[in-house]
Amino acid sequence: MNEHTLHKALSDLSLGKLRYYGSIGSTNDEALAWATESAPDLSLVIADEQTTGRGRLNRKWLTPPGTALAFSLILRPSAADRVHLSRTGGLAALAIAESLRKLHLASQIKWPNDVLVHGRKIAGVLVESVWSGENIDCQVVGMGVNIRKEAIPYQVVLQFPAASLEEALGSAPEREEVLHDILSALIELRPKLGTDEFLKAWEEKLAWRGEQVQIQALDEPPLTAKLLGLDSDGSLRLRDEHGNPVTVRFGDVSLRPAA
Ligand code: BT5
Repeated sequence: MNEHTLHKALSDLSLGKLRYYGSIGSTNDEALAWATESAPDLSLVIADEQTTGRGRLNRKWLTPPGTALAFSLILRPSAADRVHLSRTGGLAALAIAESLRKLHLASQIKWPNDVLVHGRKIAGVLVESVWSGENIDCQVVGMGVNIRKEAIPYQVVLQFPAASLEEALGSAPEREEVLHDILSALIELRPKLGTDEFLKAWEEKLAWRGEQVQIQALDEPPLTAKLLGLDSDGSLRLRDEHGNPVTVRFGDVSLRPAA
């Protein structure tokens, strides 16, 4: 992967500008800085290697060189999309799921926006915002996709079992092609962000829908509940053991199937 192969692979997409790095700390950090300057909508920061890649709550996301996709897309929301900014993580997860479908891989979304293949995490999404006073000016959507099996960290304790496309497919696909398909799916889905159809597509992809899950917020005891679906803002709807409705908003929660 280099600047030339990227430009060539993405030439049919109406993206903003592109910044490619052989190695970088975190593409999200670079995109956040660029977003506060002049980066146009759909500008892309992509790196072969990340040395301080981040997950949620400053957890580490590892991207060894030559093994994965690590990129961040800058989204400047339209007035209509401003109402639906809490759905952006779902947009990214659905775009990744669509790119996997093209590779004939079924996937599920572990709420809010991890992508699983055969119950293992193949991709993670980190959405961060640039604020202007009390309003969100733009969002940075970071995505990490494990392409080769060497992308999977063995030196850290994993929050959830991980997998790569190489393992799922038997051979590693071209990174540029996967990137192209994710971005093209995101561009196509984006105008539908505020629709019920979008929410339904996200909901239908949820892992363990209709099943008992264990959900645990930071510093709180775990709760076992049935996973029902999504609220219109993308919050998770569940029903606890006593039949009471439970809503989990975005934040740091760990979700897994009930034992
Ligand atoms: C995420 O966080 O899943 C969001 C990951 C977003 C990464 C992208 S890469 C491009 C952009 N630039 C960045 O700096 N970040 C974004 P979370 O749900 O908090 O999961 C983090 C946890 O996943 C870690 O604590 C590890 O347990 C595990 N992990 C780390 N690297 C992994 C990998 N390559 N594959 C699977 N799991 C991993």
